[in-house]
Amino acid sequence: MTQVKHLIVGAGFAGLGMAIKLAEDGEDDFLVIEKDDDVGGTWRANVYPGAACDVPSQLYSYSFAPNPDWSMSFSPQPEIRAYLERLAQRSGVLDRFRFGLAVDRATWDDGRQSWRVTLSDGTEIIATTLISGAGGLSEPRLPDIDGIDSFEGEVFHSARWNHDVDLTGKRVAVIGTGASAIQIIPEIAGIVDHLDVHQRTPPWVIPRNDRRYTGIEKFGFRHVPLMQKAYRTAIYWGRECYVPAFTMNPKLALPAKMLARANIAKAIKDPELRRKVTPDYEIGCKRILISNTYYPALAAEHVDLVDEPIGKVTPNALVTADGVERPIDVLIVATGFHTTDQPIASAITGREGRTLAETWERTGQVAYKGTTVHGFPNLFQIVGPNTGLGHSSMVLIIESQIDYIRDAIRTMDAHSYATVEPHLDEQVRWNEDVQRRMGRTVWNSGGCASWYLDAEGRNTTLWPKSTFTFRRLLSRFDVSAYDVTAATETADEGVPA
Ligand code: N01
Repeated sequence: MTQVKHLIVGAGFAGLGMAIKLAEDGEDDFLVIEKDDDVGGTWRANVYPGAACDVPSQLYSYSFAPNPDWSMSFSPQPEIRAYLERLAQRSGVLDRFRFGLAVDRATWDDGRQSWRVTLSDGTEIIATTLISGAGGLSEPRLPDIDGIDSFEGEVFHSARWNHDVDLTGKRVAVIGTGASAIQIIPEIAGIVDHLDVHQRTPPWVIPRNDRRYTGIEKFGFRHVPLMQKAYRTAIYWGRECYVPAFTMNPKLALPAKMLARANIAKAIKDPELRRKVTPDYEIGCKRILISNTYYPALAAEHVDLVDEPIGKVTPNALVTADGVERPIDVLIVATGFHTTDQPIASAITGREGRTLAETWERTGQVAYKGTTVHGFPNLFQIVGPNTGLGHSSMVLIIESQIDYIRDAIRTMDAHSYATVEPHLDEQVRWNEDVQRRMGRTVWNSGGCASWYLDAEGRNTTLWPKSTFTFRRLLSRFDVSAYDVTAATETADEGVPA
């Protein structure tokens, strides 16, 4: 059995950032557990063709580690992954990372005032704090389609891309038209013999204003530090201007809607195809997608946009509800992720013997400040409930939470607190305020279903205010909102080294 002060789960933007900042604070008694074999998180897992960020590069990086080497204004996936790998190497924290290990279960041990964590190889770790950076979009959601297991061709999820499968000259079907699918479709359309795109709901897609940075810009980013800061600041405030359209009045998004309509009109001449791809819900209700190549790909002769519901899969075909059989060699499911029912919630058991998943059964996912949960002492979640964004970079949220957790740790150390746990009434108040705001948002009222909402229609994923408000609210650890217990002799007793 190993004992550490802090156990971090995940080595993506959240876990790596947390590790770097803990080390900076002089906290060296921590471990990071990562199920993959290197750092990167979602930017390591999503290696499908065309994977790239839809948030500008300058904002999609840590504020404390600007990258002068971005080649494009929106970064391709390999550059983001390389950025995280470089940073991990440079920061000297990698010796505290354990790769290829997942958390099987984590149980609060009241006697020890610690988390008892069992890893996938059977190792047990005792940790004072458990910091989850497991990611909100990491567990693929596979579609439950009649007969899918009988399919004799290759089938894989967008986030588990099988690079051994050569799509050249094949008949391929893609299920889904979300952010992943619209990046994949134009990339593979050029090499396949035939492509069926199975759409359940059309997305709103605006142009991708991407461009290569010039040599002068890159020189400036490297040698004139204020220049990159100015770019970042301008992009940041530009993005925050979208908040009212998402959270107060969807009509403010009319210009974006017009851009999306023009994007369709420019690429698609066939009126029937135009009709099929035009959404009937408010823009922003689902994530707004950006692409210049998606609609042209759909308009190609050998690509069919199928909006008839899927009926079943046979050993060599996909059959739609109208009985039409479409022979395929490869089936790609770009059907998203478990967002409101994440497996890690079933693996974490709190003070009262209930898992997070059980605790949230009635209420949906709730947390205090998206970070801590009543009944789960010393558990900190990065990208917890209601912290997602529809308009800007998740790295901003992640950094705010990292700073909040650092301050919590400093507070615990300064006052010799063994545990901190949010008061139930503070948590309830926080969530009532968040949910009150939700009623006016386009996500809840825009007339669509999305991964933002849980099975009961509650929005437990997104943050309904600006990122600077989130940052302000988490700017210091508000210990008065917490139940604390003092460290006792017994807390440390009997913990094997
Ligand atoms: O997943 P999604 P994603 N039968 O859930 C359809 C981030 N991201 O992987 O809309 C038929 O958005 C589903 O249909 P519908 C980003 O935050 C970022 O694409 O539910 N269809 C939908 O079309 C994004 O929002 C980048 O009716 C089924 C699609 O599958 C999030 O990840 C890039 C189905 C799922 O879309 C998730 O994106 C990529 C079924 N049974 C992703 N089940 C960046 O650029 C689902 N669908 C940063």
